[in-house]
Amino acid sequence: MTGGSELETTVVKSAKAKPSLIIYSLDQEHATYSMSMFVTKLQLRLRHGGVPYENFLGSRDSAPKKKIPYVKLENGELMGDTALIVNRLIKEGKLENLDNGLSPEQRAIDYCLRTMIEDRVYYLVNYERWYGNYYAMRDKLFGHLPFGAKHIMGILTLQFSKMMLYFQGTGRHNPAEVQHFTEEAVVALAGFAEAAQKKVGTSAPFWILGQEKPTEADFTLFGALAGYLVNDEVQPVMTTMIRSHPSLVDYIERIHGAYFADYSHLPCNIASWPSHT
Ligand SMILES: N[C@@H](CCC(=O)N[C@@H](CS)C(=O)NCC(=O)O)C(=O)O
Repeated sequence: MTGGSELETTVVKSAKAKPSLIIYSLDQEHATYSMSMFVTKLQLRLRHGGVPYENFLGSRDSAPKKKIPYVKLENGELMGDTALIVNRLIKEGKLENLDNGLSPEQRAIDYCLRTMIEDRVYYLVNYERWYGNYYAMRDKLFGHLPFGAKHIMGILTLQFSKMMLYFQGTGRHNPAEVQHFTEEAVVALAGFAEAAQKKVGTSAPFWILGQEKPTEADFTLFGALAGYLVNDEVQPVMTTMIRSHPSLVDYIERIHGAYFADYSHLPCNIASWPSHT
């Protein structure tokens, strides 16, 4: 699990420079992958671009869009939504515009992939998390709270999540139907990963559109997959599906090795996953 030395240098440079941006999430622990794909998406985007950041515990109440993550920019402004944050940093010249050099077709595929993961897979996984693994979710999110508070927060969040899933549509399906849709999505993603994997001859990360550089979909995809694999107790079905596709596991391992080597001593050490054969 080795990354290219140029990529590793970017991460080290990023870690040594003075952080100009704070990411707020609900994660109690840092240096491990978040359950939120959006947190890891943003972290990878910043690490790839060499923009230093720090992680802090935030709250939905303080978040500009009442969603996690949100950031504090260099000028002190709070900002929500990972896509808007990335666009802002591109406009300010702090991040490279990775759309440059892509054909209209490649941009369209990138857009479809991003929205598929953020607006489809996200809800399928939330269904598995809240309908199928409520106690694991409650303990993961609220395990640090005193007895009683944990239970109340758990029930309130469960009700909120079920309502969200019902109105979004995924909540109208039964578990077998959701599992079918999940399988469809994972197979589609693995199809992209297999094609991209074939194009690289080194152990450096490969990117989902098979290009030399990542596209925006890579940050979302890695954020989702890494979070699913590391937090397997909250969505075991999804995790098992991903692990059954060597191309997806390889995709994660390579990016992990190149950009998140500082995470490797923790339980998320991907090399130790037993089912990666
Ligand atoms: N489009 C947003 C999505 C963020 C998001 O959905 N965050 C979830 C946690 S993974 C959240 O805060 N959900 C709470 C809610 O919907 O109220 C982004 O890119 O930042």
